[in-house]
Amino acid sequence: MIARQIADAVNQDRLLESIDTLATFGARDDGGVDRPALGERDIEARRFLIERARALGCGVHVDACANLFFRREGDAALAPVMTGSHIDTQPTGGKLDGCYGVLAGFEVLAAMNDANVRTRRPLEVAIWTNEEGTRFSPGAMGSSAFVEPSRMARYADVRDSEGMTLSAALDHHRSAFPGLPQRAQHEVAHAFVELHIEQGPQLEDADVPLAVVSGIQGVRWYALHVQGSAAHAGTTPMPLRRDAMTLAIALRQELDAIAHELGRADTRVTFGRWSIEPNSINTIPSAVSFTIDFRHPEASVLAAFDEHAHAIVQRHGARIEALFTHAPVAFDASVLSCIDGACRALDARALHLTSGAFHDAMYLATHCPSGMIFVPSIDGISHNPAEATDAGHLALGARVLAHCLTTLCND
Ligand code: HGY
Ligand code: MN
Ligand code: MN
Repeated sequence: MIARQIADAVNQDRLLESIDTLATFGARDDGGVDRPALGERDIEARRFLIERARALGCGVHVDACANLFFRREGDAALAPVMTGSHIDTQPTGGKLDGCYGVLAGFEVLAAMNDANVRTRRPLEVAIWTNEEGTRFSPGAMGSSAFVEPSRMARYADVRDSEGMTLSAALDHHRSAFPGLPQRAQHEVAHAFVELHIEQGPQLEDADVPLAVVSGIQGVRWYALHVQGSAAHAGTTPMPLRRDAMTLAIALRQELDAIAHELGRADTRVTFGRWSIEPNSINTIPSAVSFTIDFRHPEASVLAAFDEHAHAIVQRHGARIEALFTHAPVAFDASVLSCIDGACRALDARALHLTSGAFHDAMYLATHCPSGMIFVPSIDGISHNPAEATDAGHLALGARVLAHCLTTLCND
């Protein structure tokens, strides 16, 4: 059967070599990767993948948010099956987050070529721009603009920490790849499947090599701004101070407490990015900004946290800015059943679990029937240079992806 034939044509060494080669674009000394979206390293990584896609006989297209699409034509003029993920990374990222899903998609294209097999439907491998959201906020920007192009209007003027706008970064991308044809915006995909590392401990703890991901928990990002008064660290008596950091820490404590009270064991709350002005050792902080990343599987808890956070911030006379929000997502039953079928066909055990991390698939789920596959993360570590997955698990995940995509391409 053709799906099994393509799964068996997946080449583990070729996949591992592509992961190591892509990781050289923005390689860190500690073995991690630092490749911000649309920066020079990302541009060069894209150039490498465009050349590799062309060598596989694929057409290459781009859209208004610099999402890239590598397309292997099918025999019939039908809606394509899509797979893919992101290649932008965290500042102290690893080699696999996002990249694995893109490169496993390339491996499926190569396996189809090796097996000299045609499919009914086209197969497209996508690179979604700025999934991490660390250079430009919000996260999953490219996939959100792909499914709803009107979002580009409010993304264009978003600035990175050096003041560059997204539209200037997109102009730079266009000048780096002049003449790339635009993908037809109206073309809706038949289905989307994203392969990703779990980035948590569940699969390793259960000693199971795969997960059929049933959905993604909801997420809320905020920026908080606290105002104090700059004054001399040596001469200003403690009772007279308006120390912005003292207030920010009190605010953080209250927000942390309410997050745990509302979310209980499923709470995931992170205060990850801080900035202090004037950030001088002997001046009392005049202003402190910090971010909140709150996640939970239940929409009601996300809404309750939002309400409490606004009330707490108001009571402290601070300011809160909502940066990003996405409701919990449930993936499509027919795609999940296709993934389950692929795991069974390859005699591989799989858990069903909800993703703690968000992924581009959360937006693709509003565009077409979508689903995800996970492989284990060693020690559950990700967003860290030590991020790693057993080579056999990486190859197994790619084989399940190949089986599932081939089945969908012949729907
Ligand atoms: O933050 C996330 O969940 C994703 O890894 N960008
Ligand atoms: Mn990711
Ligand atoms: Mn990530």
